[in-house]
Amino acid sequence: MSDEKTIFKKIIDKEIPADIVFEDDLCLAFRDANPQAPTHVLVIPKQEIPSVADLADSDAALAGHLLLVARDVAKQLELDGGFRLVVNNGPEAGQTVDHLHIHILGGRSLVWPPG
Ligand code: IU
Repeated sequence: MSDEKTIFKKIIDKEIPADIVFEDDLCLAFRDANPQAPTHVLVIPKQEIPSVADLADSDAALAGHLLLVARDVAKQLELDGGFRLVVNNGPEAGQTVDHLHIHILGGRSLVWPPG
């Protein structure tokens, strides 16, 4: 991994601002700066894990925690009509920030399959 901090690490370290909707010891959830839906939030671990492919078996509890936080944030933001969780992994999937993140998208009808 590069020594350069990712943009998400800078958000975790509060070096750049973000619209944070949830935070605990393990993770942070903040509104995406370029939202693709009326509600678009990213849930990220505070631990620097670049992608799903880099998760270790020992990260199982953390990975589960991120999913449960996504569930709670969707409830907190009243996405009662439905929401989508997306995790892009690698360049072909459109991952642009090398820090694991779960997208929460909601507030509009979402088509399937995604592009
Ligand atoms: P992706 O799955 O790696 O493509 O998602 C990265 C997301 O990070 C994307 O939706 C961006 O809009 C978002 N983002 C952000 O919220 N703030 C930033 O400063 C940057 C990217 I750079």
